[in-house]
Amino acid sequence: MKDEYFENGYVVRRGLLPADLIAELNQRFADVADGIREPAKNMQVVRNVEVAKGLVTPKTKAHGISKMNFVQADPVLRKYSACVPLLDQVEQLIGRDLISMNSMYLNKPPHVDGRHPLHQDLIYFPFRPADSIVGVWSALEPITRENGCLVMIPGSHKGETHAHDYPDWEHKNHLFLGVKDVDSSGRVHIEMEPGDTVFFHSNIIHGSGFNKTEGLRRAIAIHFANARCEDIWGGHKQTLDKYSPRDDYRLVRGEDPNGYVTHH
Ligand SMILES: O=C(O)CCC(=O)C(=O)O
Repeated sequence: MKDEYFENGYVVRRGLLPADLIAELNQRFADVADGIREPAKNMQVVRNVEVAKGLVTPKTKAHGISKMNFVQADPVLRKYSACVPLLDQVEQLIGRDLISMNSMYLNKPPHVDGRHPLHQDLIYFPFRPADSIVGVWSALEPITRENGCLVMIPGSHKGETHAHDYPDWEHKNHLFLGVKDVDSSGRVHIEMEPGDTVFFHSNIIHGSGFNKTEGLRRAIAIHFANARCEDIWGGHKQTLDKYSPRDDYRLVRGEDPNGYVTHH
């Protein structure tokens, strides 16, 4: 698994999440989307840009939401980052002292531009080396080319980290930044069944397309860094936006010798 991951920049593990956890995560998303349950403190509910601007009226409240950020603040959604089979795979890739961060429930509703431009997640993280940060993304329903699966450019994690900016698209979702002029001809579409999980390198170029179906496209994702990484921002926020990920750090395995995590 490790060889494949470092060669291609990603590896897929099938059926990693149990069905009852998937059902629980999707129900929690529905309850927060519908207003049955308040979002946890520090969790962000992000609406699709066309919905937020009043250009599209969503069929249901969930159809208006593009993502929920910092979902580890929620006691149910947090169960994802505690999932033992998932942590065991992460430990094999980046070692045993693990900080979880950047937790998100990713919804891609139909009838809006929910594309995610090709990008590298490393620009969002203060930790280095890049080899010690892994993204983990799990399907919470069947995910196909039709409903906007992930695409990866194999091997691109070995290249430079590019400058990122908003794409030249009419509708730009909040912080959906991309790499300009990237050759996407070698991209691979990652189709997944519920519970399938892709582990991907923090520097790999990846993104996703339109949802051309009538249903939602639901997934959950998080990143893990080895707690022994260096913090190259020296504890400061990055300047791209007011994005402030530090409150989402959790120590999920091993030790935190640098004291990066403030929530226990
Ligand atoms: O879920 C998606 O469609 C893309 C998510 C992604 O690439 C990210 O959040 O970095």
